[in-house]
Amino acid sequence: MKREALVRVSYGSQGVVELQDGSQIDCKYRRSVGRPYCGDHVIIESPSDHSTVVSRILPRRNEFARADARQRKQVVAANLDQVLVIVAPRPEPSRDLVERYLVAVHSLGIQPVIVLNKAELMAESQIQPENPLAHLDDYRRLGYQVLETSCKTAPGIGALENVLRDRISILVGQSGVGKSSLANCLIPDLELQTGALSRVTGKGIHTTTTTIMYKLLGGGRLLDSLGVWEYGLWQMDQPELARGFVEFAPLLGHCKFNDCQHNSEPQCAVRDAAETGSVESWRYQSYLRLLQQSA
Ligand SMILES: Nc1nc2c(ncn2[C@@H]2O[C@H](COP(=O)(O)OP(=O)(O)O)[C@@H](O)[C@H]2O)c(=O)[nH]1
Ligand SMILES: [Mg+2]
Ligand SMILES: [Zn+2]
Repeated sequence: MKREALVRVSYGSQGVVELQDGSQIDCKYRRSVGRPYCGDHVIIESPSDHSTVVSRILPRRNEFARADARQRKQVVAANLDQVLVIVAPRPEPSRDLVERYLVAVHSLGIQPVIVLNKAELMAESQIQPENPLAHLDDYRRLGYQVLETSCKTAPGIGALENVLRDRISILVGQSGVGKSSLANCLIPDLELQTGALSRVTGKGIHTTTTTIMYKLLGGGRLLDSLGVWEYGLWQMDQPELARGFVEFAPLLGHCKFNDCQHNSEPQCAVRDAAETGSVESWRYQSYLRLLQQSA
């Protein structure tokens, strides 16, 4: 019998899948079929009473990757609806951190949401103009949803729960911004869910190295993948960079040169827009810095 299932954990040559009725089964992979990722929709078959195998991986909407030690893409999950970029007053984000994350999320064809965690610390924080937190209103004007959360006090996580409802999401951000704390607030039964998944496999799941899909109380799913993007992103090329700056979109194709890098070329529509102010100068400067680092 063939059944469709959702992959909640995947490692090596096996994983745990969830059936439509919510039950969970341990599944083996076959080399000919390939290795599913967390978030994959698959077809499973049970050739015997004791074993279930993945016989097909259904087409993916997207593949979410992190950089390996050599800055190459390494896929950790599939079929995400959104990526939440977590920032906080402490640790202070570096100047181009948010732009880097936004470009990477856009390159996956996924919508980024910006989350300012530890929001209660904003009042006592000195935000310098170079700090991305000085630009939260600019991000809102660019069309990004910007939420403020706190795991400690008001405003809490209510707004975040609404954004996560009925969608498959992942939290990214540098170490210390509160990703684990948020996950623990959002998933009160996190330990129970991890335990249940471990029991299905018959061995423990290494929560430190494996991507796990958790169920949210209010509906929706949250992927926990330790350290995703904490250690940097893969190398991005120039077209990928330019596409990640959403306000450049109407300008692309209007430069003198088709392969314009929007740097020092003559008659560049993007640079002109930055000079007249229709593109924020700080965003254009950020683009130029990322461009330099991508070379
Ligand atoms: N003041 C404050 N501290 C927080 C908040 N959220 C997390 N923290 C603290 O920030 C530190 C890092 O949190 P953690 O969840 O481990 O961050 P992660 O590295 O992104 O997973 C911990 O000491 C948390 O208690 C918050 O909303 N406000
Ligand atoms: Mg953590
Ligand atoms: Zn240009």
